[in-house]
Amino acid sequence: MSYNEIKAAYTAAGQDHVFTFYDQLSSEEQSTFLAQLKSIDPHRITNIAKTVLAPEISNESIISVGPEITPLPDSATASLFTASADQIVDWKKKGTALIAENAVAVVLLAGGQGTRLGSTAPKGCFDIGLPSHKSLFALQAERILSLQKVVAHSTGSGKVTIPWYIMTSGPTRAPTQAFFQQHSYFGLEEENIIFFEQGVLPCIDNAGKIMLETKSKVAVAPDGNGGIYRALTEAGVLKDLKKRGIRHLHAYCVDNCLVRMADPVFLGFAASRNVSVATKSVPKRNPTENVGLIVSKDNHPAVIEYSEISDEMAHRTVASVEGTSALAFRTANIVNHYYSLAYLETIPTWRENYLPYHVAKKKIPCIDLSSGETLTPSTPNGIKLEQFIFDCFPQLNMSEFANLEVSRDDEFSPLKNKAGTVGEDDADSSRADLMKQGKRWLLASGAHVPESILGVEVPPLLSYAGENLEWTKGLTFDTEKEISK
Ligand code: UD2
Repeated sequence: MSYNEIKAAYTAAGQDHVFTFYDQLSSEEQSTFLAQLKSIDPHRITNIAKTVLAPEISNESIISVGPEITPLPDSATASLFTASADQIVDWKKKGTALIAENAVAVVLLAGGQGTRLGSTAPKGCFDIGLPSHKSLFALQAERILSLQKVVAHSTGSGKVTIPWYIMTSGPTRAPTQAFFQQHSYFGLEEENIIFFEQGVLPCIDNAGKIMLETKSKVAVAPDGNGGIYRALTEAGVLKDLKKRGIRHLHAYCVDNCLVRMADPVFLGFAASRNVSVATKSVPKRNPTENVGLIVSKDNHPAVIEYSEISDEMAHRTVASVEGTSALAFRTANIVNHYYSLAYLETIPTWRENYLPYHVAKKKIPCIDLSSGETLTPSTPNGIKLEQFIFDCFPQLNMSEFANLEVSRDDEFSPLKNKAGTVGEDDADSSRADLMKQGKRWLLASGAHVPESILGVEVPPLLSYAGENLEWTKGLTFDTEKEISK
């Protein structure tokens, strides 16, 4: 497209203000700026802006006159708290067999910028202060290694490979890849770790105008973890999955130190129900916990994000039940999803026009169009547009979906906040939860761990989920360290 064609498209979309300083730019700046402008569809942005900036309708009115929102029906959900031991063993066996067939891959959502954590490095690089000082990436890599070994051993199958696809965004791609190279891919084979990048979207101001970061650059931000669907198709990941014979995918959040990568129990649960999508959930900790709520919306599965839940809904209780189980909506989303490949192959038929855009009001450094000065605002002055990974759920029939409730103590301890600020969901809680889990595993295997010890670190290569620790029976572990055999 020529300069005139690009300018005409932006003018037609009411976004030609981006050319305000064009004539002041050097020819090199002009060509990089035009290249960026060409990669953006101004019409799409103007339409998105119109939708997201439409006059606020209060949450209550949406809830009361809008779709019928109820907790998930029992038919679509199961719980590790109530499932029989035989049932869990059966799910685990099914999931293990799928992994042994090399039909399972894992997708890590690693494009978030972790601003609340106050660290500029990608979240997966974070050291939560374990005795081993392993990063979140290291723990996750070792769980894949451990699972590959356990499955190969328990099924007697040959080489077991669980490919690991890592979705990054502009700001996280280079530092993430560098971190993996520095650590020699944590012992995994490089060809089975596939990095791909999600898209970006321009930032807009409160009038829906595209914002300039500099006179020759549009301000952009990652397009949200819902950008995965566009990225899976455009980055050729779907093709690669198919080529490798993958049929089941586990997608998860980078910041959960307890995450069970390619969990055989979860895979077996989802595959046995033959669903397109499945999720893991935990009971909500309290009404204001920053987690999405997995609900039924007009009989379709849906997640209502914590930033969009009405106060009434978050606090609504059901009669005569104790604790958080009293909450009417207590099925907390933990960004732990299963997809059948068959479902993911339908993405091109719905991706763009289906997923809604969510608004994040942010402080966005930008160029003031009248003065040409760079503004670094102290209060939110613009909007980052995001798509959410779970917004594809409502297009499913409830029969194509399933939710598995799991134990928070064993499977969910997110790293969201800087230590010493909010007092939860931080490095201190992550470390404590992982160490306490190790202690529970040892006690369950007959080892002695004194009361005075908070916990011990059991490396994934010794145990993926508490199994194979019989050798610790009768032994005493009285220091808070990473144990070894
Ligand atoms: C997420 C969930 C929320 C709840 C909570 C639990 C979504 C949209 N919200 O909220 O319902 O489950 O986690 O901890 O999933 N990411 C990308 N690209 C992006 C943005 C995020 O890959 O553009 C990744 C990010 O690296 C992380 C995951 O998505 O792995 C969740 O992102 P977050 O931690 O910013 O989401 P949060 O805590 O607001």
